[in-house]
Amino acid sequence: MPWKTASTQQGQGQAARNAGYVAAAVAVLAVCAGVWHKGATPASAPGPGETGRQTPIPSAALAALPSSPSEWRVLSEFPRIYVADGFLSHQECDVLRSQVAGRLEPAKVVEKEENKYDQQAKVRNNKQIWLNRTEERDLPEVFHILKRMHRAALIPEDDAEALQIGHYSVEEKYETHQDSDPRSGVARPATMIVYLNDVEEGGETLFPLSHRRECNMRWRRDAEGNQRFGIQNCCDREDLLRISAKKGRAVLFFNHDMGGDRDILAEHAACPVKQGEKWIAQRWFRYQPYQRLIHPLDARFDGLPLVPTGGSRELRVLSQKAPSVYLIEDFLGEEEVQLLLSLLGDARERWVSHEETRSSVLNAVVKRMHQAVRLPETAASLRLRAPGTREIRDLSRKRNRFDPSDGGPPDLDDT
Ligand SMILES: O=C(O)CCC(=O)C(=O)O
Repeated sequence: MPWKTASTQQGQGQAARNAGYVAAAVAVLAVCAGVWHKGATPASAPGPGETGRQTPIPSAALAALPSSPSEWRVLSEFPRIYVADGFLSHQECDVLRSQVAGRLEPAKVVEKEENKYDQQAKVRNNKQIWLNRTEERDLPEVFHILKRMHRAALIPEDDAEALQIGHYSVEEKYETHQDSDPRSGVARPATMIVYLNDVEEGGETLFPLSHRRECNMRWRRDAEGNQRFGIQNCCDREDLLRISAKKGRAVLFFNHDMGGDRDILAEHAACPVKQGEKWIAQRWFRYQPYQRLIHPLDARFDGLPLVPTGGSRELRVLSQKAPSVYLIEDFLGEEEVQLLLSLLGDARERWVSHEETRSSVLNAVVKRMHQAVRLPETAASLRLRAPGTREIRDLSRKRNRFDPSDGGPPDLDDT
């Protein structure tokens, strides 16, 4: 088994037990990915001539990679919203922008209204372009950015629409909307937005959450008697969840809940740019292969061969689908392993109580597990078991972690 390689320098008995815990961490990832991809079809086989193909990586592209794996911060659990600074290096952001220079077109929305053009401009007036299949597959920088995006979202590489690059000038915006609309055949379980530049003022991504009605597309009079339309009523509100655009920062959010239903709380908007301009790269993930684009496995990025990762806890993809299996080496530190072993004692298995998980070490372990699989902390209990069994149980208790009265929104402005 691959994780045994990592244990060879430890004492035999201890190594076997530790390996069990590392395995347990792997099992968590596999189980959750299984839930997530309920109903997904197996990945199609690589096409002729594609097996084993590896896109060469020029040294410039390697130098452009962020120096350390990004830390994902949880902004909200219901809906699930995560942010990671430095997800793309500045050089990668510049590559994406220059790739579409001169090709941007007015962005479109799905509309039912009579006067499509006016309605369109009222909802969204920025520009965008989709990368084509050749660009996605053959440009090494793009290919590896996409790999990183899918790994972060725990979604197989073929299950997405083409990468979209968007641009907003001053006053351009996108009113509140949902990215997913399964009733129209557009089911997008998750979205990732990466900001490709720093915006001087405005241009935040806004999640009104329970304040959606106050931000919807209507004219309203503000305290000074000025008429304001839609998100203009919300974009300056400090009590709402707004993520400011910072070069390389990524926002990952899930448009469907864990049962697969569309999550209306994932409604969001792009606030008008007040000064400067705004560039984004956006990936709309799907439940199934979408673009007839087959992403070949690449040993340097797909988890094989296993090499020590120097404690970086990078996620490796062992199998993308049916089942999805991910591996993180050194998921637990030595102190954490010892603590879990001492809790297990001589028992074959036992549940860790809620009180016990309040201890700082266990709390950190549990938090890390949930962040690794992008699931709310309330969605599972921790079960310790002698090596080799899965340990996650869905309790489906709902709680929104983002509570502005609890100290206000997280500080996401540039530091
Ligand atoms: O630009 C943003 O911050 C959000 C973009 C967005 O929501 C979209 O294009 O669907």
